[in-house]
Amino acid sequence: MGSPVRLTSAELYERALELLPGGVNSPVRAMRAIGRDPIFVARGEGAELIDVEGNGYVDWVMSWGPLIAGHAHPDVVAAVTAAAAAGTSFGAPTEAEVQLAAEVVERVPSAEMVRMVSSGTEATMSALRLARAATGRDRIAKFAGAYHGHVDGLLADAGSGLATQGIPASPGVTAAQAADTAVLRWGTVPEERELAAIVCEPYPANMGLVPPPDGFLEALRAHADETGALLVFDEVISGFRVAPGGAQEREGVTPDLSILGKVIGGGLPAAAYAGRRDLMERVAPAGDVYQAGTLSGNPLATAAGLATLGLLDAGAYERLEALTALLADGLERVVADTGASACVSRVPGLVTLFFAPAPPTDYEAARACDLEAHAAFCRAMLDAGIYLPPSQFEAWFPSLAHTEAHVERTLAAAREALAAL
Ligand code: KE4
Repeated sequence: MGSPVRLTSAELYERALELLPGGVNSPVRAMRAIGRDPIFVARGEGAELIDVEGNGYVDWVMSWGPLIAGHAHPDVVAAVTAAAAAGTSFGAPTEAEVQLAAEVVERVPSAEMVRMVSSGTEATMSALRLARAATGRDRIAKFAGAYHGHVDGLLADAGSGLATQGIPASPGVTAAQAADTAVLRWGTVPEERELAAIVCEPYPANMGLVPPPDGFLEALRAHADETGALLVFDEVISGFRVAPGGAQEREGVTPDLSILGKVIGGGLPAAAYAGRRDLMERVAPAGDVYQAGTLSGNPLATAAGLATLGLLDAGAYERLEALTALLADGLERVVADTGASACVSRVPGLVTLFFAPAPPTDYEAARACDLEAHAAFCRAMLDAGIYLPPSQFEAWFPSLAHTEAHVERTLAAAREALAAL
């Protein structure tokens, strides 16, 4: 029998469009915002993607954050393979879940107890249910441009895929579900004094990377303390990335609850909510706040998460911060040399190249970016073998697998692409 016929991305996409809404299983992957059809990936190797036609790309999406150690890291592959050989799921407690919870508690300042779930959305939904139960209050404050997963009540003015597709708030969310959500401009301290919770990405990365104004997280902490609201940090992106204990460690502001994901599962479906013992003890079966999940704490996902966290020692964070600075400084130099109307936002492990004269400080400013220029830039970079997030409202995800050579290749392509704009 001859070698199997390899379908092209175009052929796969045509078939996918018949079977999957938009041909994808998550909107941003369709690349609609940059006017491109998606490439179909065959495999990942370190910091590179290889598509079904054999083309290689330097990958700065890295599955949107989980792959801080790179694609197919041998330790992660070995851990998952060994776990699979022992059984993929039991629906019963395992030692690995205890070990992973211990790793989270050790790293994350707010985490005294942890509950594993299977996605960041599920973790957010559960954390907010707990906040409402613990405070006896209904209303939640979130910030425009933040994205906390497709939780019904939080899809108002959300970032990430909604911003990318230009969907202000999703149909199908009832007025009742949205009524208990206050949407504030990033940088604004809530005035309400009867909130159940204030939820934020401490380092928003779903409107592009828009770090908090100085003192703002402290002001949110103070308002929560003063009014009895809970402070909830969604660290699905920043957790285990910007520092071992996430943004809360780096900023020295400890929330009451934290939402974790991505890195915690090392590329497999895993997320968690964690926080003060008195709050987490309210969760069933210890308490009466119900939440459950067939695959919560799944053996393969916990194996991948443990293997990934095991790679994140002090040296790893130093390398990731240095690599991020090399990329961000280089992009700033290329922007200056080409005179492009663009600017760079960065924190350790995250970068956004904004097509705007100055870094946006909130969602309204982020939406004022030159989306056409961003799209043209991304198309040119893709043609040059550099795979960027196909949305202005996302971040680039450096990893431990990225090298100086990957950065140099990216900067050379960026110089050409920006000069051509
Ligand atoms: P998931 O349900 O997608 O696992 O996590 C939702 C979520 C929660 N909180 C934050 C801060 C997040 O960024 C996310 C999901 N991130 C997006 C990219 N920004 C996932 C990519 C996608 O939607 O396909």
